[in-house]
Order: sequence, then C-alpha cells, then structure tokens
Amino acid sequence: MYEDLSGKVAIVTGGSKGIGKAIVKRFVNENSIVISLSRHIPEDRIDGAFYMKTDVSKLSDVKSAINEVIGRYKTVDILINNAGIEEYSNLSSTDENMWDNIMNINVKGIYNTSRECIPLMMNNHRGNIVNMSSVQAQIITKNAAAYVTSKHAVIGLTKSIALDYAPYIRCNAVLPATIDTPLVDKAAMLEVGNNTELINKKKLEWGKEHPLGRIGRVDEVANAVAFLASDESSFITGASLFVDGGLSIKAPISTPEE
Ligand code: BMA
Repeated sequence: MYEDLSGKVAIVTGGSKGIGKAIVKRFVNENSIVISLSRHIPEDRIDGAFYMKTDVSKLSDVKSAINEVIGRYKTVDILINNAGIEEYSNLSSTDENMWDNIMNINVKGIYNTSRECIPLMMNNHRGNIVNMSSVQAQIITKNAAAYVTSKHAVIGLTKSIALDYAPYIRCNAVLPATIDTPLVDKAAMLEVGNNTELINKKKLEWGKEHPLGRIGRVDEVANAVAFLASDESSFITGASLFVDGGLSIKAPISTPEE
C-alpha cells in the first residue's frame, strides 16, 4: 500500500480488461478515486470504481470525459495511459486503416488525455502520468510493425512529457513482456486456433522464454504502475520500467555449459 495514493483522483484508460482492470483494482484498493475510461463498459466492474464510455483516440470523447471528471472530482492527480491494441502484420500488409487504428489508440490516445490533464496538473503544481509501453520498445517480435512503432513512440512521448513539465509532473513508462491478458490470449489463438488447451500450452511455452520461466500476471504490472504513481518513486521521471521477467536482457544465443 502507498498511503499517498489514498484520496487521489486517478484516471485509467483501457480499464475494462487485462492490465487496465488490474490497475483499476489496485488503485481502488489504495483508496484512490478511480475513473476507468474505455470504449466498452465491462459487465464485471470493480466495486468502487467509476466507468465512463470513452474512445481515447477521439479528442471530443476525451474532452467530455475529462471535463466530467473535473466537474465531479475537481481535479486529476494521476493519469494512467494504459489503453492499447495489437494487430499482427508486417509493414506491407498493414493497411492504412490498421496503421491509423493502432497509432490512434496507442499513441494519439496518450496525446489526447495528457493534453487535457496537463494544464490542470501544472496549475496544481502536481501530477503523475504513467504510460503503458511494452518490452517491444526494446526487443521486438516479427509481424507487429505498427504496434512496435507505437510502443517505441510511447517512450519518446513519455520522455518529452517528463522533461517539458518537470518538476511538477512526473511521467514514466512501464514495459511489460508477455502478460496473461486477453491480448495475449488473442495472439496465442491466432497461432494455435480457438482451443483453450492449446492456448494455455502456447502461453506456457512463451513463459519458458522469459528468464523467470513464466508469463507475467496483470497484478504484477499494476504493482509497478502503483509504485511509479506513488511518492515512493519521487526521484524517478522519464524512466522505462521493464516488467518483463528478464526477457529484455536475454540474448537468444547458447554458450558452453560450465
Ligand atoms: C507485448 C505483446 C505481447 C508479447 C509481449 C512480448 O507487448 O506484444 O503479445 O507477448 O509483448 O513480446
């Protein structure tokens, strides 16, 4: 628990499922006032959180959601830009629509929400932004050209926000590897078909590629987000925090056994 998170107004984008849902839960447990923005309001909502139907890629949607939050709760202390999508395609087979969709949600979404919240945070002389990037901002998989580009862009935007609005706003990025989410289930399904047993086998296989021997859990990513949003990380800004079970440090080359 981080005591300073108690009573803070925290917006979480993409809070309806996967990592976002775990972040919503974590901040509710920290006694923050949590507002989840997502395109679909989930049926299984976290008790104590507020949900607003918002497409982060649409500036008008974002403006009206954040105005409503400010109207109701007077301020925004913490912004967690978590909403993101992934499609599998190399550059040649990425059509314009797919490219725009991925960039608009994964990158422009952060521009939209941050642009609405930053003036208020600057006015308060206090604010915290955490952006969801990916280990794919460092090491990449094949056939994810637009997604990989978007996650690299998130790092640049994170650094720009950190530098431009210091010392009042801190902004950091979280870089997860394979995490047990619907996004990763979908990736597995595209490889092995719609078969739960095979999907689980694939996820175990992927897990073995990570030095810690397994894929990550959503709460493990939420832990990192809570740390970065809290005063415990008070001298950290513009940073990239890997939550990747060591995946990014591993070269896929064997060496002689000792
Ligand atoms: C994430 C997603 C996952 C992938 C992981 C590790 O950003 O791309 O589908 O398993 O990176 O490469």
